[in-house]
Amino acid sequence: MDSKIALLKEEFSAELKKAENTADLEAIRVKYLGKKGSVTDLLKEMRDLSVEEKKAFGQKVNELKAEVADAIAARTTELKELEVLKEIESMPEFDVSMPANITEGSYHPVTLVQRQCEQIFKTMGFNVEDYSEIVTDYECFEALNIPKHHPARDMQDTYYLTNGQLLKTHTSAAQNAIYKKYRDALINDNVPIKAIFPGRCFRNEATDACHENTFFQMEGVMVDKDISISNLIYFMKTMLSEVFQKDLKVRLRPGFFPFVEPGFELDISCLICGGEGCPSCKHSGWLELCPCGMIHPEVLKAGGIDPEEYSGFAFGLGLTRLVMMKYGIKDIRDLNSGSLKVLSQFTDDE
Ligand code: FA5
Repeated sequence: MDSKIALLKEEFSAELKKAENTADLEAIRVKYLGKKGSVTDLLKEMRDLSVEEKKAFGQKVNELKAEVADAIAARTTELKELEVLKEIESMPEFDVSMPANITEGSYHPVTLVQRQCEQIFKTMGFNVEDYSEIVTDYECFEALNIPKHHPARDMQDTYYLTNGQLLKTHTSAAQNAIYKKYRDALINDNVPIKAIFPGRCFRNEATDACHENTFFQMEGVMVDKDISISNLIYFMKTMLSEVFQKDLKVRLRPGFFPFVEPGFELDISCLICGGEGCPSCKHSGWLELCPCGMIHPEVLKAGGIDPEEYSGFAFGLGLTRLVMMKYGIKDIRDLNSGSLKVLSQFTDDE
């Protein structure tokens, strides 16, 4: 019996050496370890042995089985590595330092219009501010005269983090920080606060042609002595005629926002349908573009500014909607689609 095992080992080693690929190895595995394989056959021969002999021989066969399986596994790894190396060698030379052969990128249309708006407001003496996308409940609501449980919060459901912070629902969330940043210059040096702050906003919304869960707004505030609604209307009109390079049909109607008093909705006649009504304007012919109003005294107070002495206006331009109107984009969702077919149509020159 021992000689049979020794013979099988020798035969197996010779065949293993000859194996050239993983298919050969599989054939060897079946030949030795398969149901009808040589090693399995050895076990069948134990029938005629005594109990003691069976025990000793069984152990040896099991050792042989493990040895054969290990040797096949090791050789499989070796051959697989060789196969990969062969494949790499057969590949054409690849120079990782070569510039990628891809189409030149272009700015996202929101970036283009945002920059254009920034430029327009800069020429009118406004600072451009950046602000975080994750804010506190105080910044997004409380400082804007929207206490906890105020019904206005229902309109702006958002995504909350476990630490109580949230993804900002509107760029108004930066107002408080802006007032605090500039109030000393206003009070001590009579420098009016004039700032715009564009940013990404998030809302838990049902999406449609004019609503997205992630969109851009651009907030603007101006605070000084004797600021009135006339100032607000002047800046809004100037901005829109500069962006569109033509006079637009606009309408101002009362609108409620807890952080302005009085508050307005500034709508523009839908440029997609020419005011006829379409899905982009919810078939009304008008598109809500820029709510605005005179900053509420409580909001000024929260920013450390005395409302008896100073007044101001604020507006919250729907930047993504402005982009839709400027470029005739019918569905807001195209702007977040990442589709190059849609987005690469827009360039700096437009
Ligand atoms: C606000 O967010 C107020 N913070 C605006 C404001 C600022 C009012 C300062 C007064 C003073 P509203 O929820 O209406 O308001 O959004 C403002 C604009 O953002 C809308 O007119 C619209 O153009 C745009 N907008 C709002 N929700 C969406 C949305 N889901 N998808 C795309 N644009 C949106």
